[in-house]
Amino acid sequence: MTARLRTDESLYLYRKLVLIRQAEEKIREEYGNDGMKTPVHLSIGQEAIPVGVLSGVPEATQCFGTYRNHALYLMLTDDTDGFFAELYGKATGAGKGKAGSMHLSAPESGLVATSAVVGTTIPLAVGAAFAAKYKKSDDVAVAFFGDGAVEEGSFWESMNFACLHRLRILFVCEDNNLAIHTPSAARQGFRSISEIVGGFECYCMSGDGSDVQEVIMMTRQMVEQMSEQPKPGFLHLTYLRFLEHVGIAEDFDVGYRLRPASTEMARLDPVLRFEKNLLRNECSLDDLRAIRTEVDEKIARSIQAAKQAPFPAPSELYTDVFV
Ligand SMILES: Cc1ncc(C[n+]2csc(CCOP(=O)(O)OP(=O)(O)O)c2C)c(N)n1
Ligand SMILES: [Mg+2]
Repeated sequence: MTARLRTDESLYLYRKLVLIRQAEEKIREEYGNDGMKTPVHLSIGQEAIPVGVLSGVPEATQCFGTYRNHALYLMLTDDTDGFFAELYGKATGAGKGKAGSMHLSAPESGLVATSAVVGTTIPLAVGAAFAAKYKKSDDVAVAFFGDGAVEEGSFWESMNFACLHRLRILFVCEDNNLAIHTPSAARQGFRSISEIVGGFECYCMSGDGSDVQEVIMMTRQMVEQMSEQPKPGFLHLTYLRFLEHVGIAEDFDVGYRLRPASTEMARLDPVLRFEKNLLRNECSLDDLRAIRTEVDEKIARSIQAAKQAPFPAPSELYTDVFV
């Protein structure tokens, strides 16, 4: 897809990609010190999907995601303080130290809910879209989920209801071809999810989830179609999960998948790919270095603050939780 982004838009996207990548690289550096007790499902390789989609939807969009949600949180809030404090389990965290990595949310910024239970936030997003229709608002809801979630009944029921009621909802399937260690071909009794979804009353597009420009253009096109004639949209985006399912390590030598060739790895790295594109077209190395430095300093300050922050008091144990 050709570049039709303004330079200020491109630099905004680049900064977000770098913010997410560098925050997760910092987690990888810090995790061994055992201050972060939460399991982490890192999004390295996936960043272009949340960054592209959330740059292409209207501002008041309500967003729902999974345990692999760091990119959603950082994209929507830019709040590295609340992010790192939450990973360290501190009272100043986004979930006051009780959500951990898998349940990050920021409803005031549009991230309504994320969950560790596969498929469970898809119907919540449908509910948000249904509420918008009921209130005669043009607001859009977005549900992000993995390829594993399309094997859940909640996905099909959600699709059916949303299509029947012509809701303004964007279903975003983040397809890394894996559920933990199992490839799609060993799990799914159908050949192509987009072929099946193509039979529903919705807009349907497939694309390269490693290319932030392609993702944003596809999202914009879909939102435009949805506003002309309300119907759900289904975006099927492929990407490479660079690391293990949960944790900080690479796992290409474990035996269940092969390491792609280095040229392929570079092509599938959304940050590197966009950076090369920017350097070819419109930006200097100094422009990009300045962004990286600002982001690295912001992350370092947030980690320092998170380490020094207090844990929640024992009296807080039952506040904000359902018991
Ligand atoms: C309802 C439910 N079933 C099983 C699990 C165990 N589980 C955790 S992650 C995962 C794989 C999900 O894969 P996918 O949806 O493709 O997401 P990805 O991790 O690839 O982003 C499974 C089966 C779960 N958390 N919830
Ligand atoms: Mg997957």
